[in-house]
Amino acid sequence: MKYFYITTAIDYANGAPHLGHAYEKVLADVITRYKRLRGTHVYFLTGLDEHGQKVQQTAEKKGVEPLSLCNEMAKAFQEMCKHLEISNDDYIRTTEERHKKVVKEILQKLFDQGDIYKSEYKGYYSAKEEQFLQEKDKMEGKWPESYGDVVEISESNYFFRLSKYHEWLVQHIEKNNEFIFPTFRAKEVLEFLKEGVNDLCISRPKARLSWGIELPFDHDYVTYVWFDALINYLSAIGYGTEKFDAYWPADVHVIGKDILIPAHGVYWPIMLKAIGLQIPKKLLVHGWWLQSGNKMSKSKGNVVNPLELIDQLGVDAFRFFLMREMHIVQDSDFSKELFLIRYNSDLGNDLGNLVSRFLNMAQRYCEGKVPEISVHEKAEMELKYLWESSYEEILKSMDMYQFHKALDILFTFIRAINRYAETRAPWKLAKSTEQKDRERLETSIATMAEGVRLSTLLLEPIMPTISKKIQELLGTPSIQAIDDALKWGNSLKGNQLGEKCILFPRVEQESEGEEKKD
Ligand code: ME8
Ligand code: MG
Repeated sequence: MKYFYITTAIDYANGAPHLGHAYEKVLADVITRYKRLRGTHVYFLTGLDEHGQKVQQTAEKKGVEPLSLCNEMAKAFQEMCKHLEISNDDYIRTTEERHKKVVKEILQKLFDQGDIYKSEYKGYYSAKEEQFLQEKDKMEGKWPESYGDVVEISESNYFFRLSKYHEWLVQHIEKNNEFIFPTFRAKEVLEFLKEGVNDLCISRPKARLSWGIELPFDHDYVTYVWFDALINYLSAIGYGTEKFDAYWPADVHVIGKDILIPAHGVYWPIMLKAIGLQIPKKLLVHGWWLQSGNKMSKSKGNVVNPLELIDQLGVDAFRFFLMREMHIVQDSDFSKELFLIRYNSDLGNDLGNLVSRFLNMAQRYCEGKVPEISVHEKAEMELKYLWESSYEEILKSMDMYQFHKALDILFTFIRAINRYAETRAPWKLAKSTEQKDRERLETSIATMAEGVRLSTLLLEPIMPTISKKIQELLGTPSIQAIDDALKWGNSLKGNQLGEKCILFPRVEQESEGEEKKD
């Protein structure tokens, strides 16, 4: 059996986790949970990128050993994953022995086959991006701000023959239009490749940087951090052992747009080709969370702490907001106001109210039991048809990683259940003495139950805890695989329902006036 193998980027260990990191984990987790629901065996990896100049510098500034800084960061990032309910199967740290061993094995192999050679290096380096730069990376004669301090270096180093595989890579990208998603990013990589590529300097003299993995063939050098970091995708799944084939090639590498060129779009496929491994099936490239138009980043200091938002509004609401607001291929501006609006309207009014009203009515009129659907009038048929035309679209959107669209369609359906309740008005039907009205009343309760059940199924990957809670209130065990369960029916007939409850307590916008005291 081959797993569906999904990874995130491994985060730099030089600063606390922020919204961008949280988003990427949630995105990969939503894909994972969605695939699992559809019966796929998924293996989900995430982790921490611990070597390199940036981490060494941060540790020096703090006056601690690099490893103790990394240990502290590993705790913070893993804590965040726990709070976000990330269902990863493994967490790899690049300082682990299992990782270092594989990096050395691969370096030795490439060295032995002549793909790594020693030469003089003269050029520019950005520690902030852990990247070599060329004159052509300047904009109007200056280094773009995003590179931080750029220094010129001149030293003997080891190089990896990227240029040898340049033609192969161009063809691979041109032939496999599924490889980079969205496709306009593949065009950007091809554009970058037009000018050819230089061989990649993959070593650092220990005299300048000691915090890295030693080259197996020259103990005076450590490995360039990107060369080390990318290999996490192989070391975590036992490269060189029998179990490796059950995972590789990766099905999806989830990454941000800043690390496509050159790391994942150029270095990585070429490294794999040189090692003799298959190329991953997909690079899923997401946009950035911005704060008033700027990228949220540690170095800018404009970061949003995900844990604070979770504390305030709950993890499900937070995951919902991230998936509802980000259109994956674009950037998205973060605003607390927008979060609160979505929270109060979509979650509070549309979903929360529906569940609570419906449970209340079921208790009042049907002793908390789901009755039979015996009436099939226009109101019921319309809702059923809406579901049938919606869920295929929702699945298609999720297959295409368009979670904002899937949620848009799903919440249109949830609002339609609310409208159905208004149309049927069970509280009026309850006053009637006619048998037909009693049937309509019972049908309406059972229909709402069915609508809530179906919506909750598709919400599960995004809001796992609330979905489970609603399923419990409906008296159904949580579902392991959804394909059969998605059919409209009277599936909950006879179930004992829970008591009404408030799922998303209303939260008021903080008005500026409140904080000011005169
Ligand atoms: O790049 N919005 O680590 P990193 C959305 N260690 N995504 C964001 C973001 C934002 N504001 N800020 C960062 C590294 N990210 C390397 C990766 S992989 C072998 C090595 C995303 O901590 C970013 O795009 O700087 C990347 O995918 C991930 O968070 C880790 O970023
Ligand atoms: Mg970064």
